[in-house]
Amino acid sequence: WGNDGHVAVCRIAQSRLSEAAADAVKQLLPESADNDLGSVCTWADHVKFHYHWSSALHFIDTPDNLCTYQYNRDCKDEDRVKGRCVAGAINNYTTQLLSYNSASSSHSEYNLTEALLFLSHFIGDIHQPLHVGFTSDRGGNTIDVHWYTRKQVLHHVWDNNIIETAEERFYNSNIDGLVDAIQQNITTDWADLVKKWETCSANNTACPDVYASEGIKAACDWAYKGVSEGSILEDEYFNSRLPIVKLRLAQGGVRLAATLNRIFG
Ligand code: DCM
Ligand code: DCM
Ligand code: DCM
Ligand code: ZN
Ligand code: ZN
Repeated sequence: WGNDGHVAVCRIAQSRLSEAAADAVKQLLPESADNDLGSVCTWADHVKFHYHWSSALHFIDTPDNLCTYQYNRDCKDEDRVKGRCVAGAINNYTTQLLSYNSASSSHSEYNLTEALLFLSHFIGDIHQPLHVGFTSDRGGNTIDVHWYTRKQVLHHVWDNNIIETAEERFYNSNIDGLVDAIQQNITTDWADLVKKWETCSANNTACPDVYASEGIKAACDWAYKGVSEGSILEDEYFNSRLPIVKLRLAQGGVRLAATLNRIFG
């Protein structure tokens, strides 16, 4: 996601934290964040160049046209190093944050502030359908389209344009209204689904493989569907895909909160 997608996920998540998790997050956030998780949710994008190793941790490449995901097959880098994808990163930073409970945070061998900022960002990214996309088009980065009259790549349409167009048309060009609308859906239409989103298999603190499998399916069913090189994407695409974007942002926020609640429970 771009800035607003990440801010939405993190604001939804922070509003759903247990007391213990809210306290831990408050302790771990940098002073300058002023206890606002949303203000640091794009930090991981700003350090991609500085922490070069981290740039491969934002996505998963899956086999072209298969529309399935398998951790052992897909979660590795070009040198076939295992775990080097967004699902592996979520597991890794979840494990690091679990040490908050045993060691006092200042004595952990890890930088738990960075672990929290990475985990909050990556649980957002794994819910962007094209962050679990096909290998040869790099998750839609090599597919040129038009977003209305503007030249764009398909990946960027899903990171930014659908969200920005929704904000302009429906929410006074503002992220607050979009977040409020998603929060409304969470407490009404999606209330029964939310309990399922929050659950993770027994003994697991994080469940990234579930989210990644949903992601590639959504990529095939909604992001790639009907799109080819040079396609013009306008109202029909926008109106049918916006509900999917809202759903994935909601799931990302609910699951980030549920994961932090399990970690710091
Ligand atoms: N920030 C950012 N990009 C940067 C630097 C800062 O988005 N390159 C945002 C996120 C940071 C916040 O401003 O957490 C304040 O930064 P700091 O806490 O380092 O003062
Ligand atoms: N941060 C950190 N360790 C670093 C870099 C950043 O704990 N090596 C935390 C504190 C920063 C926040 O992330 O205020 C945002 O960083 P930045 O200003 O680089 O975006
Ligand atoms: N990306 C992706 N899959 C890839 C490569 C990149 O999902 N195989 C994402 C990461 C960024 C965006 O696409 O969000 C742009 O990547 P880059 O800056 O590497 O072009
Ligand atoms: Zn992206
Ligand atoms: Zn990212």
